Amino acid sequence: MSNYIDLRSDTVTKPSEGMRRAMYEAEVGDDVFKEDPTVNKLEGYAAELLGKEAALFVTSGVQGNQLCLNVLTNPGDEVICETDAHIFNYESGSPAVLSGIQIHPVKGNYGVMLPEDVEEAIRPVTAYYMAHSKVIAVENTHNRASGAIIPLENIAALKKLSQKYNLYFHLDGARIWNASVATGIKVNEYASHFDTVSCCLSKGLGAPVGSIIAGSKDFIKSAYRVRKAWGGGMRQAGVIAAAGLYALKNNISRLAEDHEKAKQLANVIAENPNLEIDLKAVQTNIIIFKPLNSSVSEAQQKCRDEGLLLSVGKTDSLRAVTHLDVTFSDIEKSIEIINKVFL
Ligand code: TLP
Repeated sequence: MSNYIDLRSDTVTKPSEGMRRAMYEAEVGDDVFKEDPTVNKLEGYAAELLGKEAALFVTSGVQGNQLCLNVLTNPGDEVICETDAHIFNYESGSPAVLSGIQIHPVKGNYGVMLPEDVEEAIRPVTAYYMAHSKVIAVENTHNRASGAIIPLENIAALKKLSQKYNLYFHLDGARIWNASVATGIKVNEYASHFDTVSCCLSKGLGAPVGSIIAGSKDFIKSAYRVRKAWGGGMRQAGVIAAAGLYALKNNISRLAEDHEKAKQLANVIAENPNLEIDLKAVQTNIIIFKPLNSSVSEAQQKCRDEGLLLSVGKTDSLRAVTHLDVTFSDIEKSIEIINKVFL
């Protein structure tokens, strides 16, 4: 894919030279014995950054979310999340498969669920014949809502609700770093509202693999056991943890540049009469837009033929995601391609 400008996702990045050096030099041990010093360092550093008692290095964002949900629930329980949430749409039905739980989707606006809608979705505890509401989950930034940021006031209101009904509050913070850089609100401030958080190292931060989950010590102890049961116990994982540590230390503040690139591209798309975009949604590094005169697959193929790779946002739209492996000059070229294809 090296001849293409690849905007399919911010997961497509390759480890930089500095990151590879950190991986090469990483001190390692057997992490199943908790003896990998680099994994331990990463988990300690991430817990501190997120303001949580403890953290666990896991293989992916999906594993992170699902471990959290598994530990917080029992079979027959229900998780309330936004209709377009990753947990509901892109995790292979694993809440049902891995934990015997179901999702209760609530329609939001720019990924934001109104507290009154969430309250309506909460099941009465006396209704033994219904699923038990157990978790409210928020996605920030919201992938399918074009990387929109969930405002802190909304998070605080949902947190209050979770407390009122004795529910757990989970953050799918795969891109919480983007929200933090865009708003200036520290990640630990976001995380402080939640019982459990899952954040990705392998999206905008550029690590080749891995996510972090964080919460109380007891929660992490349980998640550690489930991770092993699910085949996620890793051995000399310091090699990849080193990349994660490097990513957290070096690649957060530069996300502002990805947001700027996304704005540039989105502004041009907004001016093209053959494309439709909601500019208000483009708040970080994800751009979702609709081709008006061709199908999504046709449009995707035409861009590909010109050297630009895009993914599908929702069924009727394309998605472009900026990241640390695309330069401003790549964005210029992408603009030329888009204007040529959607003439
Ligand atoms: N998202 C991927 C695809 O699955 C759509 C992408 O290219 O954006 N939470 C959120 C909000 C995510 O966007 C993703 C990945 C995950 C969780 C899962 O992370 P991975 O892919 O590491 O399991």
